[in-house]
Amino acid sequence: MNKSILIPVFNEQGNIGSLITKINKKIDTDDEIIIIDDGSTDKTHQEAGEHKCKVLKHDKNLGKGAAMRTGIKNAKGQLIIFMGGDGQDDPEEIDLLINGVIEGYDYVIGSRFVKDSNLKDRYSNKAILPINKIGNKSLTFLINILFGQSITDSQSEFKCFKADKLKELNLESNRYEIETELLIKSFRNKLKIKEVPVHRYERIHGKSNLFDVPFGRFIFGLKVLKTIIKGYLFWK
Ligand SMILES: Nc1nc2c(ncn2[C@@H]2O[C@H](COP(=O)(O)OP(=O)(O)OP(=O)(O)O)[C@@H](O)[C@H]2O)c(=O)[nH]1
Ligand SMILES: [Mg+2]
Repeated sequence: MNKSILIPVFNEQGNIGSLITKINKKIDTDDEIIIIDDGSTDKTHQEAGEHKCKVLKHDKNLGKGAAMRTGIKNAKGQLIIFMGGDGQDDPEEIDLLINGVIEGYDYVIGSRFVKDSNLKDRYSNKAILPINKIGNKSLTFLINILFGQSITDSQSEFKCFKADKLKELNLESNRYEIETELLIKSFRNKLKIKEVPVHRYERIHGKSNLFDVPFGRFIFGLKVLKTIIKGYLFWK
């Protein structure tokens, strides 16, 4: 199965080039890496363009969800893999996600929290801030209760889909709440979902976009709550 690796980015100068180099070592010639540069104001676009990949561009910042949707429209692979452009996900673990699809799953989530023997070593407090962890666990708990599921990481951005299943979901989110929309619509469409344990590393350059906006994390939480309620009431 050929793959499209989609990486939505906003101001990832210093991170994106080395990430593309690492991914290219892992993939085959008929696979593609698509970088969706979402109106970056630094040299992200030039840096990505110096490496083997396709670079798409939004002229202004539309949000991570909008960038993921642009990527999906342009992806040619039978598998679609999403990962962060900040170097926090490990390209070496792409195969773990793909193995889940080979086993027969439609949607494989790289979970930072699913238990395995070395759970404590998979991330540090700097890689996942305690405030993010508490927020994620609370939202994940609510999602599990409402939709009768047992997911451990509802906000993971590192994941793999069968492309045809993903393209049926009719996504609409523009920002980070897209991860929640993906999950809820996958439940509604009865996709076969599996979580596999992954590591999470610290960002090396730049800072999380959630820090840049005043009350960024709070607004993010509210948007996810709105998505959960909408999904519960209207997405059947
Ligand atoms: N296209 C696009 N990508 C974005 C936007 N904001 C963030 N991203 C990308 O999404 C990925 C993760 O962004 P971060 O802001 O680090 O968020 P996070 O890793 O989920 O959360 P932290 O744990 O706080 O770092 C990176 O590749 C970012 O460049 C945006 O507005 N548009
Ligand atoms: Mg990050």
